Amino acid sequence: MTSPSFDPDRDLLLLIDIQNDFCPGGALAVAGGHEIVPVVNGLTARFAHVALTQDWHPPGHRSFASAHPGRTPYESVTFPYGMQTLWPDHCVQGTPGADFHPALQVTRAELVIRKGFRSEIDSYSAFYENDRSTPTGLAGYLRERGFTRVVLCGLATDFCVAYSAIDARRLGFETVVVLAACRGIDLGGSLAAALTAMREAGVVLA
Ligand code: VGL
Ligand code: ZN
Repeated sequence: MTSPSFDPDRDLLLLIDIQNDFCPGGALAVAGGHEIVPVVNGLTARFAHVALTQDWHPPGHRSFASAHPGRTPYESVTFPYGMQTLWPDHCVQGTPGADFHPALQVTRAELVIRKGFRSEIDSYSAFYENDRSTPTGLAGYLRERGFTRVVLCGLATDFCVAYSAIDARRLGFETVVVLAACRGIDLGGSLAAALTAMREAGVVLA
């Protein structure tokens, strides 16, 4: 499955975390994050079904370095569920940083799935929290709606996009990531590692 031809009834376009805080000027800015917006809008126009994720943390969320005295952003710490990178405060519920990029076309989106709203646990994937066992409900939604293929793009390639794509594949969905509509954070080689992990999981990188 190398050149995906889209099927309007079975395909869902899933836009990952295209929010102000992940764009230049935001709290956890991804280099060039805003550049994907016109590309994403072009994709949205071609799909019959579109859903979005929104990173949506309560103030003082445990993934914030500020919740750990003496720690600084981008350090790794051990959480009950394993290693967790600490981030600057970002995408705090109800703040402008958590809003979608103002130029992003969201009118036709059928679902917004929020993640990271539990104080003690981070959530990169659109399907599972970082404990890898608490589901968001998205898999059930997709199955009940009859979608068999998920096409993903957004921010950041090496965190939320990659985790979501790999989970989608593991859950049995055909999975395509449109790299031209993604940008990465790239912490210590995380971008190359994420691309390899996606390929190994059977994700089509388009
Ligand atoms: C993300 C780090 C923290 C992402 C979200 O959307 O990739 N990364 N929260
Ligand atoms: Zn986050």
